[in-house]
Amino acid sequence: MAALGEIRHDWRREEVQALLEMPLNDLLFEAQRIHRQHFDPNEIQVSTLVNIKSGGCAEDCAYCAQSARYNTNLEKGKMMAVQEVLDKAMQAKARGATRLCMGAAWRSPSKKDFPMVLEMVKVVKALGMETCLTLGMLDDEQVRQLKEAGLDYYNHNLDTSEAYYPKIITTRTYQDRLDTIKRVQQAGIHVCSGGIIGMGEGEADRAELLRTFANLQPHPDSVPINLLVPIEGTPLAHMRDKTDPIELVRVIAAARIMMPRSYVRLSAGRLALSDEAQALCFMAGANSIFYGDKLLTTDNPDADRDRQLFAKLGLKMQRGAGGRDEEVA
Ligand code: SAM
Ligand code: DTB
Ligand code: SF4
Repeated sequence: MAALGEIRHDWRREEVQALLEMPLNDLLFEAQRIHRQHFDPNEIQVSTLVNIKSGGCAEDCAYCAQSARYNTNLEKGKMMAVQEVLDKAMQAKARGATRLCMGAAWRSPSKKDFPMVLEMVKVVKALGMETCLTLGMLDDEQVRQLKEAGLDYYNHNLDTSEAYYPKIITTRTYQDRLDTIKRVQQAGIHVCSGGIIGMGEGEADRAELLRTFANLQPHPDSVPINLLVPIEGTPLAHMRDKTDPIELVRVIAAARIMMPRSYVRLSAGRLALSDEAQALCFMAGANSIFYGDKLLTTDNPDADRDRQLFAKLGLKMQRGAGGRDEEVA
C-alpha cells in the first residue's frame, strides 16, 4: 500500500478493504495522524437541518420516511414559507450553528418552487450563516442560479455502492447522481456527498462507495456518513440494531484517510450511539455533525445534550469562516 495520507484519486477496492480490515488501533492511529495534519483535532463544525418540504416524494428510496410509496405515517407538507426558514436559521445561529442545511423531499426542484428556494438561500446568507441545500437532481441552469444566489454547499448522496444501489433505489440511476454532483462541482459550489451504512450492504459495497468518492477530482468537500435510521413502513424497517458501531467507526476512519482534507460528518443515527461510540467516531476523524433536535423527519440529540458531550470531550464548536472558536462550557 502507498504511504497513507497522500491526496490520491486512484484507489483500488482491495486497498480500501484492507483499510477497513486493519486492526482498530492501527486504523485509528493512522486516521488521527492524518486528521491532525489538516484540522484542529478538537474542533467540530455544526450544521442545523431544516426540512423545507416534507413527504410525498415520488422516489422509492428504501430507507426514506418521505417516499410517497411507503406508509410511514408522515403527512405530505406544504413548502415552508421563507419567513419560517429565516426564524429557524436565527434560532440555529443563536445556538451556535454556522450552517443551515435545507432539505426538500423532491426528485428535483420544480420551476414553480425554485424561486422560493433561491430566496431562502439569500436570506440565510444575509444572516451571516453558510447555506447548504439538498433538493434532489439539478440541471445546469439551476446550479447556475444557485451559485448566483450565493449557495455554499449542495448535498447529494450516492448512498451506497453502484452494485448495491438498485436494491435501494430504482427510480433514478447512480449515473444521474454522479451527473448532478459533477454539475455542482463545476459551478464552483462545495459538494457534500456521502452515504448510509446499515442497509444490508457488505464490506465490499462500503469499500466501493468510499473508493468512488475518493476517486472524484476533487474530493467532495464534505462527506456525511449516515447510520441507517430504520423507519416503520419502509422496506428497511427491519434493519434495527443490525450494525455494530465499530463498523461505522471503521468507515469514518477510512474516509478520513482517503480524503484527508474533507470534512467527514457523523450524520444520521447518533441517537443510537453511546457517548463512547461517538467519541470513537471523532477520534476516527469525524469533524462535523448535525446539531439540533431534529434531522429531517426523525429525532437527533438535542443541542444541550450535544453541548454536554462536547464539554466532556473537550471539543469546541467551529465558528464561522475566519471567526474565533468558542469553548463550550
Ligand atoms: N430528496 C433529496 C435527495 O434524496 O437527494 C434530499 C433529501 S434526502 C432525505 C437526503 C439524504 O438523507 C439521503 O440521500 C440519505 O442519504 C439520507 N437519509 C434519508 N433517510 C435516511 C434514514 N432513514 N437513515 C439514514 N439516512 C437517511
Ligand atoms: C445527510 O447525509 N443526512 C441528512 C442530510 N444529509 C440531508 C439527512 C438525514 C435524514 C435522516 C432521516 C430523517 O430524519 O428522515
Ligand atoms: Fe425522496 Fe430524497 Fe427520500 Fe429519496 S431520499 S424518497 S429522493 S426525499
